[in-house]
Amino acid sequence: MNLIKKYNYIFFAIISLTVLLTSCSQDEVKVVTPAEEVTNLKLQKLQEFTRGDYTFYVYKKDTGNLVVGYNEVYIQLKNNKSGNYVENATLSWKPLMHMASMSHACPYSSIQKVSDTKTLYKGYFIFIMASDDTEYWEITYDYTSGNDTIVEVASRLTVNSATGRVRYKSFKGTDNVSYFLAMVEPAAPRVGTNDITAYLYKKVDMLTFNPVENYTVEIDPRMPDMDNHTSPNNVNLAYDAASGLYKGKLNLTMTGYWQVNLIVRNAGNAILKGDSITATTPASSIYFGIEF
Ligand SMILES: [Cu+2]
Repeated sequence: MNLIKKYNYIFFAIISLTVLLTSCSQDEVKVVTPAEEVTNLKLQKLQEFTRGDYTFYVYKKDTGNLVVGYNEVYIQLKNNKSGNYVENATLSWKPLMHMASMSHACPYSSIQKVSDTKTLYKGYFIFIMASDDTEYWEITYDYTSGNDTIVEVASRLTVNSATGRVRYKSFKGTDNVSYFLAMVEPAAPRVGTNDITAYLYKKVDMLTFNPVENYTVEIDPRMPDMDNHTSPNNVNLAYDAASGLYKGKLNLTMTGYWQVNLIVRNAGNAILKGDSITATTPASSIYFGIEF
């Protein structure tokens, strides 16, 4: 290289190094803004409403509407007087579906702070019915801090029927109790061993749905399009008290459509619902579907 090119090269090398060092030192002191906390988790805004001095921002994890089955919902709360987002809020919520002749709730969680964030809170709903023009869901949000109390009702929420493969199933057990089983993971299945997790609830009455503890969800993954073959080394879902989730391992040995056949057993090991796969029984009465 000639002399001018050489100087140009050195010049740009010094500039690049300076830019690199500057951006590195900026990263160290970089404050994650409330907006960045939302975009980092790829959240999509569902609703925003202002009551008194506060604005609620409600997000969900995926694009589209709320759906029948498992929905992860996030909240930010802004104090419009101070302009700051509330970082230590105690929040609660309650879902209710208004139907022509009656009302009912659905399985749902309490609201927790999202770890490693300053301004985000989250919980979930397992919606058990889709809404339509006349029958609709509403969520009542509740926030109390000192003298500030807000009760905000978000009404006429759209809850769509789930599309794609089955991730949620309600069924009546041999004990005559209504159960609600919703798959959480895998969200992005891959070839090999996947974590499989699900929530299991039962209906106590129309307004009360309680998590069920210490049951077992047996899995038998099959590929119906490929002679219904299965896969080795799967682990049935067992109750994890810390998270309230049922957790297991699902081995997907190839891409394609997998029917994850299920058998739900109670704490006494009695079958509440589901069938073993045999030559004459290719599918269980309850299953999840996974395609990737
Ligand atoms: Cu309903």
